[in-house]
Amino acid sequence: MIRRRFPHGAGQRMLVFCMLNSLFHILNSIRMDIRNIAIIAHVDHGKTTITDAIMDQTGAASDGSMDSDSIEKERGITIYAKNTSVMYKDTKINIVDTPGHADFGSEVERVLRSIDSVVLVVDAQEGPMPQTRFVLKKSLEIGHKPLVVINKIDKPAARLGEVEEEIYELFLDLGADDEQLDFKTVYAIAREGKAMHHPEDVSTDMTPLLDMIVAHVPPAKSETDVPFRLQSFSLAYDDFLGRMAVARVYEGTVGIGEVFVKSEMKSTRKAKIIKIFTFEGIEKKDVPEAVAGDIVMVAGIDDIDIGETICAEENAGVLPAITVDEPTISLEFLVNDSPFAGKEGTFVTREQIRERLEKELEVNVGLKVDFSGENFTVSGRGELHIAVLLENMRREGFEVAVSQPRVIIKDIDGAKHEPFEEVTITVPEEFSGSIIEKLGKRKGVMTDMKHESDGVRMLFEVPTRGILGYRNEFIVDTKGEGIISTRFLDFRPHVGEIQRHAVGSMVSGETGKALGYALANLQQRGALYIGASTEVYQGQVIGNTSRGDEMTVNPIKGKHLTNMRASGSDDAINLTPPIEITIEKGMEIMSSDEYLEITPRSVRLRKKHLTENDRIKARRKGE
Ligand SMILES: Nc1nc2c(ncn2[C@@H]2O[C@H](COP(=O)(O)OP(=O)(O)OP(=O)(O)O)[C@@H](O)[C@H]2O)c(=O)[nH]1
Ligand SMILES: [Mg+2]
Repeated sequence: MIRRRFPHGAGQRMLVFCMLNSLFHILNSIRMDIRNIAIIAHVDHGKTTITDAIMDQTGAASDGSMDSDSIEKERGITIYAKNTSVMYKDTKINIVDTPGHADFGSEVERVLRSIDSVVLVVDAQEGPMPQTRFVLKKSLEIGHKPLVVINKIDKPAARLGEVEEEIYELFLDLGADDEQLDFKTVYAIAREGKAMHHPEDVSTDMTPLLDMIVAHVPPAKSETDVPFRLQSFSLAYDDFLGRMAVARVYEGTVGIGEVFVKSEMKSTRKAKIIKIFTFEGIEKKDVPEAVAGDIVMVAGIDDIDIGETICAEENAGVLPAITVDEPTISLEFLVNDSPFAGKEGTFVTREQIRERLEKELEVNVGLKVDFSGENFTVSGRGELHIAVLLENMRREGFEVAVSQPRVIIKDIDGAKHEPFEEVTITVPEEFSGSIIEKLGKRKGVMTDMKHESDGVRMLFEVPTRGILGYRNEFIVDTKGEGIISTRFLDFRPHVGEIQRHAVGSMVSGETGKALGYALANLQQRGALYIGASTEVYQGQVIGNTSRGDEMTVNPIKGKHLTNMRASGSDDAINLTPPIEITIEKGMEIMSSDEYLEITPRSVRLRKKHLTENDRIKARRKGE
């Protein structure tokens, strides 16, 4: 129990206060009936919609969404695992809403260690997908008894029977034991805030799901009268409070004051908790103390890391470590030095970029940055992981240039190893042949193939190198009808050179305003990345070439010599809409002699060497 200090000269009043205080503790630990769960699923299967509906119906938050970050809102995906808690029939349910995208898979893995069970959500039409398999596997390994929600049963193409069968097979396949196999299921139309025990039941709310959670998730152990121990599983940052740890209290009652921080990796150190928050809906509540079983956020330990044990006693045992996955790709961040540098951004210097990256490292657990070179080498879990960081930076007013992402090669026992991905592809029958051929060239090996009602489903194991930049091509090859999803497997021996179909760049040889007349001619030789009236500079990549080789062009050339007439005739020209370069698309299509220039208003591709002469020289030198 936490030590408290009382004012000097305290007499009977203090005794009464003490007794009341202990009584409060006893009542609190008995009354505090807590369930800790995470909601897990493949991307888009409805985790956040379910969490939002639960918050809404329990009065925890009526108009907030768990996807609170602006990029999350815009993209409609969850990027950061987030905590909330709701009260339902005297039970506090702590819920962690997790991201479904594979790049953020390690985020989910860490969370799973710190909760007591999961709600596995499966789309009634899509059925189990690669990330369903990954997160369920982790959960079963930890020993959870997952609950299942089959969501989106309102979809016309829902295939309830088949999907139920597939979920059962997945459990079996992943080695679920008898208890785990006996999982409970509810059905849901999360978008309408409804859950039901049987698909044909009439329902108006999520009660069946909440009842299932209270009945089948083991209550959190709440031993409060022993010295406290908690473990951090996620990090947060506040401008005033600095780095904070999201932690599960395993034992005891923790309050403001001195603590010890322990881990296998570092030596034990003293620190001080200056604030404790519990979660209430999407709000955080400042509390003087928290009891075993609960999930809290603590401030004051500036150097806290994931998995460290925060405890009351110096010789307390360390809680089992939580591992953080290694990055798989890396790229350079540079100061933007294009001819347009500094025109659109507020933060442009090396020092400003360094500070921003240092701040990111406070919370972005999977990220690594090497500050030692001239440029900063940033390593992450995938293209989206890095793209989200860049998107955040440009919204904050940064300008930065990045190089082409490369996979990280590791030396294991003296041999070169590279990351591999599992790639799941669903395509209409007629495309399967060409996909198999393409992935074969990229050193992919097919491990499974099934014919299903919506096409052919194939599994491949492919080096990450072969997959970088492939998505775009896949969408074109399957006329937008294919679904591809990837997830990291492990580092395996390097497979040697992979032939990549290089796309040629159309490079501007001039600086000025692009004219419709010139672009109309250029679009016959490739696809353009810019529209008429765009300001371009010498060395900027303004499109690709269908022949596949580099081409320096003049996009500012008008038809007539006088500007008046040139721009007058420009209006009548019909141009194909340009391909918009987003951060992710840019990272995919860029080649090794190019930079992606990112500013608050623009994303441009450019050559490292801006003039054709310099490029020729660089090539001669083998750069
Ligand atoms: N038809 C239908 N659509 C739904 C239902 N529930 C959710 N959706 C939609 O599915 C989409 C994805 O929902 P989210 O809740 O964001 O999915 P998520 O699992 O949190 O996605 P990530 O966090 O990005 O992995 C949204 O457009 C929802 O409106 C449902 O019951 N029926
Ligand atoms: Mg979500």
